[in-house]
Amino acid sequence: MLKKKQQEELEKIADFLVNFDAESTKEGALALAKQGVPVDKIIRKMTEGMNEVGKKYEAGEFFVPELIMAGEMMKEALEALRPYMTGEIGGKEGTVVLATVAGDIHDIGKNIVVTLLTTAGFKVIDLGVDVPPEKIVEAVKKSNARILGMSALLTTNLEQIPIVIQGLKREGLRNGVKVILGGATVTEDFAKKAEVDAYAKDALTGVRICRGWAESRQ
Ligand code: B1M
Repeated sequence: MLKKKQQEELEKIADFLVNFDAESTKEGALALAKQGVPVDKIIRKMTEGMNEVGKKYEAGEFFVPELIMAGEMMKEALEALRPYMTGEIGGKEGTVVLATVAGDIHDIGKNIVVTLLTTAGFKVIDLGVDVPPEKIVEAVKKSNARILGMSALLTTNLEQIPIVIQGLKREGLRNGVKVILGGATVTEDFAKKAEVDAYAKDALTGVRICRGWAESRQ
């Protein structure tokens, strides 16, 4: 339970981001983490700010430079929060391959997922952004990963997902790997049609699902 003052400070984080106040976003996030406010709550608030930036871009109030600025601010704040993300590290929960699909360079959400999965005890192979389907399939094969996570934020690039699924099937890997999708433009409905195993609306849901899969294997 947060104190009233902490709740008020937390509420300000999203506004700082929307107003491109980089210093206050980072320092505000850091101050809350130092007081013991759970990092996932702080990240959620920053994500609300990013969503607001996205809405303003859509409405023609912001343009690409603003998207870049907000992205950089979020990355910096996340980096500052890293020491406060607790958990077990070492890969005892198994290996997860993560990638942002081909043609898509959005990586803020994916990076949050990487951090949270790592702190939850998974070994994460982060392939980065704009990753071609064949590279994703190859990484699953080589690493023998039991989970593949893909991030997709552009509607135009969602078509990459079924290509990856086909590649996994072709290589005889599909039955041995659970596939999870995330990203602003992905929907539950799309995930079902693309024959993936799960859709995560946010990073915490993603970690919960991956944990469930890891436990059911033990
Ligand atoms: Co882009 N962009 N962008 N952008 N951008 C969106 C996605 C957009 C929705 C904005 C809008 O119009 N409202 C729109 C896509 C529209 C569509 O296709 N339907 C868009 C567009 C159009 C574009 C460009 C085409 C703009 C242009 O150049 N004209 C261009 C494309 C570049 C490319 O990829 N080829 C572009 C570029 C950029 C920047 C580079 C400037 C920058 C990205 C910086 C970076 O990532 N390093 C950027 C940004 C910042 C955004 C918005 C504003 C924010 C994205 C973000 O970081 N959100 C975004 C608007 C929006 O999303 N509302 C937008 C915060 C992040 C924490 O959320 O990524 O959803 P998210 O991740 C969440 C969950 O989805 C989930 O967990 C995360 C944490 O909770 N999750 C997973 C994600 N992946 C997961 C994987 C999992 C599990 C959960 O696996 C286990």
